[in-house]
Amino acid sequence: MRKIIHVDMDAFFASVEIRDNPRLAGLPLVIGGDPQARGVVSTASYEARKYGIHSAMPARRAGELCPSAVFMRPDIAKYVEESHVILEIFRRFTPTVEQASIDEAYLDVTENYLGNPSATLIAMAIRRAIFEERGITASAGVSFNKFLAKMASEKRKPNGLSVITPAAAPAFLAALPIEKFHGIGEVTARKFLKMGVKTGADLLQLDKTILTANFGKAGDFYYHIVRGEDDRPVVTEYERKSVGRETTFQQDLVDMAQIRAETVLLAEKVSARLTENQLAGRTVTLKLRYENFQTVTRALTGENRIYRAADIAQTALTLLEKTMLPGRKVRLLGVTVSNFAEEEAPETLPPVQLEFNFDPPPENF
Ligand code: TTP
Ligand code: MG
Repeated sequence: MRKIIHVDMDAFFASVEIRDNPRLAGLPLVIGGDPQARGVVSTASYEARKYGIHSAMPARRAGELCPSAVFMRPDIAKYVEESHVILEIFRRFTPTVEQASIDEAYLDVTENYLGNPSATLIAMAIRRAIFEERGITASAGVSFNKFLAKMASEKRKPNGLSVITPAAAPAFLAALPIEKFHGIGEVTARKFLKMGVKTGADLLQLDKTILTANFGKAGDFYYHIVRGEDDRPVVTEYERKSVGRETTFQQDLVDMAQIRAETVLLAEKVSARLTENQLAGRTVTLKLRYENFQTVTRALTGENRIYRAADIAQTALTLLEKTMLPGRKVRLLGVTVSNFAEEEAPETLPPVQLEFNFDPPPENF
């Protein structure tokens, strides 16, 4: 069983501005476009949210709801920089970090640098580090897959931590209103309501064929998430872009059979990593470095996404034939697969606040 943490900063843009100008603390603060020029709200401090102000609302409307609110334009470069600094904090705990947006990330802490089996404890340490080092608060959710970790992080916002254990997941999901499922947008929720599906418990009653007939591939996703099944891996930035392996040889290779054999070996390693992370790509890149450090890379993009060792090897060998100058000494060989299809991005929901009673997690989660 995996242990996944989802971290999401609280009122991110507003929190950064309040940290940098403490006189704003406690005030209703709206970060967004010009209210006079049809700007929209990027985010609002929790004080401003009490007036009904929220993201994506016309800034003019926000001004009507709370005339005393402070309005500020966003400083995106500053928030992107902050996001990078926070990413480095995450990476002190585990290498398996996936940045999902400017202010949220998934961490797979099944194995982690602290060698601590308690994901709850790690989530606490991460929240503390962000607060102490960056002066802003984050909320975190802990569970055994990405979907439930995301749902958990929204439960105790702002500045909260919540855990959905395997034992607690079925009851949590059954009670969850259909429109609160992350990945079920407004349109889908309305369709479900028309079908009489109001909660997770109702969704559980629908079999897979009905779901896929109505919602296509997404139907399959809904079928599984309501059962607490979500095997999407936490994909690091590196893996998101490409998966590659290269070898520098102790002694330069000149024998073509040996160079081919090494290419096949690299294809196998890349294939193993792709399989592990459920990735497949359309582009194979071969990298060749000769003894004089002259480096050549050549890529081939196919129709289909591939991940099998044999397919990768075949393309890499084709590239080798086209690229390799016979008789030259090869110092380094590399094989990379990239051009992964976009992840099935679920429709994003605006942040939601949920109220649930919650039992403290057992020690081991
Ligand atoms: P969110 O995490 O959705 O919101 P938030 O961090 O402001 O508040 P919460 O405590 O509920 O997590 O988005 C992160 C940032 O992205 C947010 O601070 C501003 C920006 N953003 C927009 O610019 N427009 C939008 O519609 C949304 C939803 C966010
Ligand atoms: Mg946030």
